[in-house]
Amino acid sequence: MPQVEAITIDFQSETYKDAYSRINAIVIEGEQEAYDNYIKLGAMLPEQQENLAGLAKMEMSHKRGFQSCGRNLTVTPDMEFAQDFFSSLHQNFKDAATEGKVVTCLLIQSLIIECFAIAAYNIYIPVADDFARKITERVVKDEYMHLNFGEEWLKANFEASKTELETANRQNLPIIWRMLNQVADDAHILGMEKEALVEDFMIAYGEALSNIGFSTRDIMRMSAYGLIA
Ligand code: Y39
Ligand code: FE
Ligand code: FE
Ligand code: FE
Repeated sequence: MPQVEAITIDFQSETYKDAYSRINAIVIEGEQEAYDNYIKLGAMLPEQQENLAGLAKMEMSHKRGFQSCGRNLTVTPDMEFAQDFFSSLHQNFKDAATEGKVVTCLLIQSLIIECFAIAAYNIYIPVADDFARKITERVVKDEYMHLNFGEEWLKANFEASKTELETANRQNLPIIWRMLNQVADDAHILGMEKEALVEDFMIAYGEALSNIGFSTRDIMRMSAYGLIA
């Protein structure tokens, strides 16, 4: 009996639009930062530059799509809120890029942020308005490709990346948990439950770590860092 809740959502209520002004902004800001991150990764991995430029281009088109979702509901995205929301992860990516830590950059963008996007978009699709649903369905397919890029590169370089991945996981997974808590009330108003977001995120992230080469034991240990946020 999925999505019984969806029929009760009033997309034009002030409550919905107020929550949407923050969630929509988060997604728009996230897509912009994802664009910037893939451009930076392209400079760090010259042999993958073309590939990464392609991913960046998709992120820019996602941003435009979500901007049109806000316009369609006559909602003005609260971009200041969204920049603040991403500031910790943004800073960590920036620091890692400055230090040439490509593995950390890939963990932040291609694993953690992509899994966050995959969880959020999959949970949003059944409760979205018709206009936003069509856009989000197209976007989420691309996010799986972005996650796959990170998985493939890290899998091919697993032994050399393992220690850095564990450190980067420990630094950044708690941040995702804080971000989820920060957005839970607004997400609920949009029909998205925090428990479902957490579950989808952990499934996607755990699968990614497994595909890269981590053991079940490693994955359990690494996932536990989310709990201490
Ligand atoms: O790779 C990407 O396109 C990721 C930037 C986008 C992340 C979007 C973050 C979604 C979080 C929304 C939280 C709603 C509950
Ligand atoms: Fe995207
Ligand atoms: Fe992406
Ligand atoms: Fe509810």
